[in-house]
Amino acid sequence: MVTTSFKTTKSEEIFAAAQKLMPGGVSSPVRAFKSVGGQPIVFDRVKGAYIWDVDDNQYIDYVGTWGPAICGHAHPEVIEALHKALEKGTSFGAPSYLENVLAEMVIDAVPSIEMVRFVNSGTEACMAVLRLMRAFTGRDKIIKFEGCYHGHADMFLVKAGSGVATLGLPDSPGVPKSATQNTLTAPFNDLEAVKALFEENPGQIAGVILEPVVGNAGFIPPDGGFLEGLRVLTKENGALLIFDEVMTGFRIAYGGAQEKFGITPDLTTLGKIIGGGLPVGAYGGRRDIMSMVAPSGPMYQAGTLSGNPLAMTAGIKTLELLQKSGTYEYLDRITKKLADGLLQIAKEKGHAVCGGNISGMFGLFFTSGPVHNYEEAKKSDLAKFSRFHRGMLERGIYLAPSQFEAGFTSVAHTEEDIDRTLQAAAEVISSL
Ligand code: HOZ
Repeated sequence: MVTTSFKTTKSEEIFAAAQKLMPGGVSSPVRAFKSVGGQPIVFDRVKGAYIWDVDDNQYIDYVGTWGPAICGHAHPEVIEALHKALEKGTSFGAPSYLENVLAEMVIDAVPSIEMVRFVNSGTEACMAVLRLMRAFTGRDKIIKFEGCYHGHADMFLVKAGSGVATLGLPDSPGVPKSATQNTLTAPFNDLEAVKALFEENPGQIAGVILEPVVGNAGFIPPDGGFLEGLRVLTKENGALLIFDEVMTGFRIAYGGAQEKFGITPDLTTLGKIIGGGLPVGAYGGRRDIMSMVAPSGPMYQAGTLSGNPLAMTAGIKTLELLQKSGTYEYLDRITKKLADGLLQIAKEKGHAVCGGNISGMFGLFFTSGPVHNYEEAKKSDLAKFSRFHRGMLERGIYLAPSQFEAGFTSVAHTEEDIDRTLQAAAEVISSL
C-alpha cells in the first residue's frame, strides 16, 4: 500500500537549490536518481536499519551508506566510542595507537594482509595499489574486468561500473589516452580472455585487479573456478593478483571474499566497513610488497588525514561488533530470505528475473539471466527496474537508485523488516 503520507515537498525544495550549487545537485552521481528518474530523496537522519528523509518519510534502508552500515546506522556503541574520541580531537596528522589497533584487526582477519596502509577512500586505496603493483613488478600493464569499479582514478575509468555504468557514460572525457593505454580489460568470469591477454602481452602485465564479487555492475558472483584460475594464471605469469574488497571486505565474511572462497591474493584494497561510516580506505598485502611503500621503501604515497583517529575509532568498534558469534550466519539468513523472496514474487508474476546473495550483499536483475558479466547485466530491463525502484520508495523501502549497484543488509535488519519489504515488493511487482 502506498503510504498516503509519502510527500517529497522538502526534498524537492532542497534538491532544486542544490542543483544550483553542486553539479547535478549531489556530491556523488548515483544518488541523483538520474537512471531511475523521479525526485531524489534528501535525507535527514539514520538509525539502525532505517533512514528518514527531510519530509519525515521513514524507509527500510538497503543502501546502508553504500556498505559501511553493516551493524546498522549510528550503532550506540560506535557513537559512544566516537564521542569519547572526539574529546581528544579530530585529527592528529601524526601516528596514533588507534592505527595499531585497527591494523592488527585487519591483519588478523584478512588472509592476504601482512602489512596495511590506511588512506581516506576506496578510490585512494586502488590508486595506491596500482602504483604499488607496477613498482613491485617493474611492469606497466594491468588487467581489469568490464563493469568492475575501482574508484574514479584515470587509469581505472575503462569500462567501469558504478556511476559510469548507471549513467551509461562512455569512458570519461578528461582521461587522457596515455592514462589508460596500459589498462587491459576482460569480461568478468572469462578466464580464457585473461589467458589471451597474458599471451598477447608476455612479461608486461603487472597484475590483475577485480572485485571478487562484483557489486558495481549489480551483484555478480564469481563462477566456480574463476578466482582459482586467476590465482594460477597470475602466478604462472609473474603478475600480482589484487582483490578490491572495498565492498566485500568484512561483509560477505569477516575475512572478506578471500576467506569465503579460500583464494589468497597478493594485495587487497579495503574501505567502507573498516571506517564504520567515516571516510576511510586501506591497502595491504604481502610484507615483501608492502615494504616498498614509503617511507619503508621508494613507492610514494601519503595523506594528511590518513589514519584519522575518528575513522580508526569507528572502524575498530565496528569490527569488534562484527566479531560477535552468529553475525554472518544472521546476515546470510535474512539476506537469503530477502533475495529468494524477491525472485519468487517476481517469477510468480511472470517477470524474467535473476539474482542472489552472498551473506549481507544481494542483487536482482530484470532479465532471465543468469548474469555472469557486465554485458549480460546490461540486458536487464532498466525501465522496469526504475518502476520497481519508485514503487518501493513510495512504500518506504530504500534501494540503491541504480540497477548496477548491489544491495546491502545489516545486522539491524529484522525478520519483520524483510517481511515488510517482501510485502511491498509483492504489491509493486504486481503493478509493473
Ligand atoms: N560509487 C558508490 C557506489 N558504488 C557511491 C555512489 C554514490 O554515493 O552516489
